[in-house]
Amino acid sequence: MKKMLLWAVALMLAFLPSAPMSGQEVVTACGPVPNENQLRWHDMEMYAFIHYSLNTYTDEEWGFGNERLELFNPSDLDCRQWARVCKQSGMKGIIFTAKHHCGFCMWPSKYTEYSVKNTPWKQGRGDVVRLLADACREEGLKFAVYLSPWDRNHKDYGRPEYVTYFRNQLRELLTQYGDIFEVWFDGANGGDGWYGGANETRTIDRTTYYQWPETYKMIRQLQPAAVIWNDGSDRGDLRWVGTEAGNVGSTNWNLMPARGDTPWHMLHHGVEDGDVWCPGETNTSIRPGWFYHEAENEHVKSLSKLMDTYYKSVGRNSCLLLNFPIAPNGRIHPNDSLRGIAFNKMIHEVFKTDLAAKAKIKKQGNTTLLDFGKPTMFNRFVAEEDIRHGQRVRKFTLEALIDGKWSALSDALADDGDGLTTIGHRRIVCFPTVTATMLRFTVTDAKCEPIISRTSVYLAPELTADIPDSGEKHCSNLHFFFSTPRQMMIDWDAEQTITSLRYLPPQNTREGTVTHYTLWASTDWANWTKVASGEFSNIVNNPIWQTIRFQPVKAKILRLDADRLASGERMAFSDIEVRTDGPTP
Ligand code: FUL
Repeated sequence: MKKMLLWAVALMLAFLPSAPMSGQEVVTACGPVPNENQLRWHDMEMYAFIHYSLNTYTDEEWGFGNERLELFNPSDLDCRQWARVCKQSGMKGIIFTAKHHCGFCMWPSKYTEYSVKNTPWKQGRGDVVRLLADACREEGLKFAVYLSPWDRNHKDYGRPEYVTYFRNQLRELLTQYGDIFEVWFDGANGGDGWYGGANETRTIDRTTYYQWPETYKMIRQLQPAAVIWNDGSDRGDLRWVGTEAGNVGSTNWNLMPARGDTPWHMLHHGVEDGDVWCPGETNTSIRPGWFYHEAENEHVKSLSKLMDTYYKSVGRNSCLLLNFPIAPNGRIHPNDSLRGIAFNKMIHEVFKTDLAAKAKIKKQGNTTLLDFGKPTMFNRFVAEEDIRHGQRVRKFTLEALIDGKWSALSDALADDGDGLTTIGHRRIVCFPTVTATMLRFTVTDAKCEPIISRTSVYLAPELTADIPDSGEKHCSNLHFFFSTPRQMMIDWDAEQTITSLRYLPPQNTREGTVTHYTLWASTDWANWTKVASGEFSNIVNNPIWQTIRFQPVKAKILRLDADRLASGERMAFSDIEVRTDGPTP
């Protein structure tokens, strides 16, 4: 009887409306809440990705799986330099591509011959994962691994045997290198590859093939503090935000449905009524590609572009995973390291002085009034929810008292509307500088009683908008036309010697993006020689310049056939560049 009474009280309590937080008051839950690992993850805010593999030496974004092992012999590999650069760039940890899609292992795995152990580097006695894990520990950084499920080298990829191989490799990484804070499983899966010499296309069912629940069990057992990133149908602890451009939606919920497909809008905005806690991690590279390409040395992202990325990731209730590629000599290029360090300095500069610290703060209901006592200049507002109790705020307003009149502020970087929607772990609102005596912040709509743990105000230095869009246009001096919706011709008056063609896909849509191509050359419009064919690696997620290189060919006309498009019926481009050695003599 006593027991039943206790149950009844517990049940009643569970259904009572939640109370505002004050002192030790008990807060009733408001939907799913984060676990310890997810909370620790959120507090990291920024950490680095490092992309380095055999394709660093072939100037490619994706290796095919048959790249020669002799290619790996860096003259100056220095993981301590990577760790120092990342630390000085404000990164709290590093996720390393232990194995990218080409299957080459950066550690001497005992399950394959395709690894550092069979390269000339350190006469096969080197282990990049070990060097980096040690360097991270020395610098006080956390360490994590990226292990590509797709393996274009392995003969068994696509068969059940490969899944055992994949798990064996994962076990090596989770047991030999100390604490791992995150395990990153890339979503690119299946396609053409070397596959032990079969050299064919293999497709898998990404929802069933890898049997993720079993693999998750192993991770929980071997690294109980690690978070799992996965964009497969078996929800991990973190989700992809649907783009590699470096931004999550200005409305960003930390919840997702526990099961099933996740269309783009769910990835990008989360799901208000989702049934599991699964926050978005915003991943992007400091330069256009994930891997190093000499041609991109002058295209390292500008400071204002990086700050824009910061506001649209950390400032939108996400964490920023910023990639630094390793150059062929085995170091981070100075252009990337200098920019990374300047980025961190700028973040400190912006958030140096919290103007709210000197303001008188009055709270009434869901309104917080900050009274600065005198006209004060500011352009950033920061709010944080105590997410241990769930994410609650749907909508808020911000008003500044300027010359005795209240004016509504809005988020200048918002995707739509005034952008004053969700808050979560941290929300940074950017607006043009105002001079105001008071600031009023009101939560106007919430799932349950809002629990705001912090509000602050800053004056950031203005940065010029030097964000390059797609770079210089080159196609204007080419004569080209479409003979069919999927065939593009470029012609010259005189015969040329051509060495490469570069393609920049459409920048704001995947419509018309060429994913697979064949390139033909002709001198007379009648006879065509096939010059190259293939796939543009990762072009949909990361729509950057794609280069087709080939043996110099004499041609008056080039023909690019779009064998496959990402979507739509008509091929499209933002820019085309052709490298010629000039008219043939
Ligand atoms: C993508 C991969 O295909 C890219 O090569 C890169 O590793 C990026 C982080 O994820 O899906």
